[in-house]
Amino acid sequence: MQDLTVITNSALSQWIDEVQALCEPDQVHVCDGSDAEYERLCSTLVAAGTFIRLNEDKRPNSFLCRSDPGDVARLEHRTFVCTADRDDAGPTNYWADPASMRAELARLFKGSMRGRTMYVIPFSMGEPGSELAMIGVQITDSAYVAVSMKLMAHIGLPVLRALGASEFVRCLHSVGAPLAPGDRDVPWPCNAEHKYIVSFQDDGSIASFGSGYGGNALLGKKCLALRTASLKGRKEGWLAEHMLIMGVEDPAGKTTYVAAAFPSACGKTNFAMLLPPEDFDGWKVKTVGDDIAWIRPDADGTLLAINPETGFFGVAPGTNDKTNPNMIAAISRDTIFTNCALTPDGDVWWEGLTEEPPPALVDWRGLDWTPEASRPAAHPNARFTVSRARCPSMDPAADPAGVPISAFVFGGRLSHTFPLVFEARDWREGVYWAATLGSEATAAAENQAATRRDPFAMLPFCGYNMADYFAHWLSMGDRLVNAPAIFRVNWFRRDEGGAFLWPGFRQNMRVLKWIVQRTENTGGGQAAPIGLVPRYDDIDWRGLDYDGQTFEALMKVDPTELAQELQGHDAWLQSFGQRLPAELSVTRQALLDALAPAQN
Ligand code: OXD
Ligand code: MN
Repeated sequence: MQDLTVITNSALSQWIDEVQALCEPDQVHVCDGSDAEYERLCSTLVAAGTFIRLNEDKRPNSFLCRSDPGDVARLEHRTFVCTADRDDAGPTNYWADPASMRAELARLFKGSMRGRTMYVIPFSMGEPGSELAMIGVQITDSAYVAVSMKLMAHIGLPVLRALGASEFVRCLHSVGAPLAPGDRDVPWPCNAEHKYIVSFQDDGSIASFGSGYGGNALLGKKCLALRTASLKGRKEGWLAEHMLIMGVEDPAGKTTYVAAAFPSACGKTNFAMLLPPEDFDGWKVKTVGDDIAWIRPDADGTLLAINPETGFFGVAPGTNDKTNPNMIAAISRDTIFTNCALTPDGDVWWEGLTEEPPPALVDWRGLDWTPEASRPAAHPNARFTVSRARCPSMDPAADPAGVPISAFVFGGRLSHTFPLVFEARDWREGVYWAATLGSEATAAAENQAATRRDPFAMLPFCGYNMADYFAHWLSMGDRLVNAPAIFRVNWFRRDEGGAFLWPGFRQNMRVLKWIVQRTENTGGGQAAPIGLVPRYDDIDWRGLDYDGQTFEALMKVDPTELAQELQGHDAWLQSFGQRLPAELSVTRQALLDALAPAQN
């Protein structure tokens, strides 16, 4: 048993004792967060068969790990927001009564760590000690979680020192697979029957049971930095958002910061690390974060944003030298890969990494695989976990004070109706377009593809009633001196034959440049019923042969189609009932009224 005297926070000591008594681990290890500890734990995982050490020449200090096939993704239907009043969780969250959920979890956690080590991981989202940071302590019986947390957050002794005697967020996690004496462990323990990811919004604690995977198990990420922090932000007047943050540096060296929200599968990480086209001499994108932004107004009414994470937990399939060269460089070493395929020479592979798949692989389940196989070699949600320090596009100036946000960008995957880009006329219309954000469930070419509403890309991450969240955003606008401009983008519009109209990826820089110019009042544009749109000549086309006619198709807003879209928003907005801020219905009606003449 480890000496626990490093813990001087008495509430923490007491909580550790309680969890130990409940979960009955064999031993307790308090993570100091050192590199030596990381290496030791990785070696333990190799010895346990959980990690495969990759070829040191090809992928130094990197590991592959295969999850249980039943534990491969976030589980939205097992994710609960517990509030005394169901309405405080709202219609978009799975709700459970806090007392019943506590009773159920006490039953499940009882003895759940038998035969295992209980890791105590003090972690800080945001620079430890900074006023903007939040400190949590995750107790877990997963060494995979412990090493992943080292990459994704500040952990260990510096966090304990910053914590002192203050309050912390209790984050309890167990894979829910106790071992009886003599039992042989499996490489990826989890619980096939019971999985829960729970935010108790009454006392701010978090509990997760049964899954070892990513967003279910790394509790600093979606649970603390979004569900818990969004509620805290509402109470304290700031925003915890599912957003990337990027700086766009112009040739004169001026950086404009943009925060952007996209639902899953819209290329958020690629956009955060965008490499401008070769002809864009002197333009640079600097990455601050790829997933989460905490955004606060300062005393002057400017919004300052930090990325509370220290690493990336990115989707591997589709990542390659063209889609994201910065990420390819980042993951060239010091990376944990999960559910990727293994090459015969001890490296990893996934669909889209190279045009031609290697002739033989071991797939994500550990089975031999050849290109003739009718199944993917890597799981579609295969991931890499890597420190942000490894990313060449990281912004060295993204200091703990945060960066000033000049524009918000919202985008979904939509094959029709929505143009490449438009600027909302004002904050309220911007909030409207974000509240009704949606993405097509598949990359379907058909115009009728179903849209899944994902307001602000926060659907599974908002820790309280989404209608109150809309109200919070609306009120934020009133408090800001210079509220950032709000844009909607759509990289995914298709022509009648189903082909994409926009090349995307690096070419998105052209849109970004227009956005930056709009924030500086130097970008041109024209009024349209949807907002302000660029004309062909307002976009910088250097180095890209893109004709005016295709641009017209890309930017076309058909009044009848848009009116149908707005009509379709009604049921969505009504689903929030009485708590929906009236401004949103008023905005919808005003947009519809403005379209009426164009439809005749
Ligand atoms: C993620 C997600 O894993 O948004 O970041 O699903
Ligand atoms: Mn995300």
